[in-house]
Amino acid sequence: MIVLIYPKDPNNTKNSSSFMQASLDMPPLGLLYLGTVIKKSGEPVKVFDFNSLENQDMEDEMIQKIVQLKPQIIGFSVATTSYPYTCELAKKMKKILNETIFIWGGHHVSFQSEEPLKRGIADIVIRGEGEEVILKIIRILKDYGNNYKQHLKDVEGISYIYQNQIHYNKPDYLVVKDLENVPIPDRTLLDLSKYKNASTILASRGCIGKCKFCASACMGLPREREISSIIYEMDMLVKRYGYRHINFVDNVFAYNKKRTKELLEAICKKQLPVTFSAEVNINFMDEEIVELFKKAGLKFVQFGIESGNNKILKSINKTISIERSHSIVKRCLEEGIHVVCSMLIGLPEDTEETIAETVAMAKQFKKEGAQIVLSCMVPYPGSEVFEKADELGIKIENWDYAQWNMTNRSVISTKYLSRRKIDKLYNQALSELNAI
Ligand code: B12
Ligand code: SF4
Repeated sequence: MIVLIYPKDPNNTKNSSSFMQASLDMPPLGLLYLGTVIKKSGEPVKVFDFNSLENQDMEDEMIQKIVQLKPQIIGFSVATTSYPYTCELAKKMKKILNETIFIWGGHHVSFQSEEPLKRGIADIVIRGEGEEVILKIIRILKDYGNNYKQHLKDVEGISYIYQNQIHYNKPDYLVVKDLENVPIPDRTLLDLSKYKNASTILASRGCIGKCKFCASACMGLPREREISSIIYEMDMLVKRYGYRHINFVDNVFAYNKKRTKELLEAICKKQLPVTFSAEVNINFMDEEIVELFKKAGLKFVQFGIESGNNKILKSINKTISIERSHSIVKRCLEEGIHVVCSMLIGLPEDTEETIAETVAMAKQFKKEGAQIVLSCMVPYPGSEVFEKADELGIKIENWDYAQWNMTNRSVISTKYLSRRKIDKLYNQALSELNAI
């Protein structure tokens, strides 16, 4: 038996009644992808989401359930904010399940693989997309049992300790080259009725961007799924699960005009009774694409606007301009599309003045009818702002990863701004925005 765990994120807002927060209540799609390839290989597999539990008793019960299964492997999916909880959970489970192999994966440990290995709470860390490599490891465990570590040297993209030495097998970050080799996620692996926004789907992986603050910039170049396969999966979400709204969780849904047009035209042609949401790069929106999006059923669009100052945008490698953002946001709102603008303060070159420009832009967007998600920049591992923090003048002031939540207080100071100053400007901005 293989158990996959989505550990608790302390910032999870499962019980929040806010519309915005409810929209974030999504299942761990990465674990559904992994669970599906494992199930298809013939291995029994179960997925457990610790975020779907309401209290400590339910948590203890879930731990008991997992322990009783005596899994051969437990896989933990770890984000930065869930890292401390995962450590505690794995420590607790390691004491009881001393024959189980603990495999860690997910964004945080893809870039911080050593610590859980050294602490003895992970046996193997998989860095990057895990579908292909997890099957190889299962095979090795079957063939060699307790001697499996001797046979890991040719497995790409993993870290482990063998003979008291940390082994770091290249490449740094695994990507699945051909997404058609990955089966459509089997959503029966989780009880989707527990999620307010369960209908997630991916049309592509990776990103063309190199934004310095972003943990996705190192997830490989974009790889696209076949359009027919995306339409098939959308149809399945509508007909089998009864969803009437679908959330594309691609890093950036539209970064290539030709492909975007083809996909939107295929969605229109299928005439599914469904609307959808997606994050779109402002540069790839024009009059024609906005209209096509609307016709295809785009209800919510999220734009990474980031800053209200062009020099700051350039300094973080964000290849958009504030002028273009203004015109595209306006155009989408005119079409009746709900617009969510994500914006950041505390970027490496931000000053009090540039933050004031960002806040002024956010206020204007809000007055025009857009929703604003304003956050303090968090230097997630893997992002340039984390990896080159010193060079960029960033000082990490709070190492409690549980608090590395984008809607929390700042965890850094920058060349020009102290952490306290960023917090002060952030709180002020939030109250000004709330007053609109
Ligand atoms: C949808 C989404 C959410 C949703 C759903 C989260 C989820 N886990 O599915 C919600 C809104 C809840 C969310 C919350 C947060 N998110 Co988010 N999210 C995304 C987004 C847009 C898509 C996730 C997804 O489905 N990816 C597709 C699947 C296939 O990939 P995957 O989940 O990474 O899984 C693959 C690999 O990582 C690996 N893998 C994952 N787990 C495991 C486990 C094992 C054992 C193995 C072997 C492999 C493995 O194999 C999987 C299959 O290939 C990504 C960006 C992106 N496009 O990936 C950001 C992203 C993952 N999120 C991010 C962040 C910052 C957060 C938050 C911290 C935000 C906050 N609170 O401030 C929280 C953390 C919550 C959590 N515990 O994960 C960062 C990750 C940074 C980090 N170091 O943690 C990303 C990369 C966005 C970014 N560019 O900054 N998120
Ligand atoms: S911010 Fe958006 S465009 Fe930039 S690297 Fe991240 S996902 Fe890509």
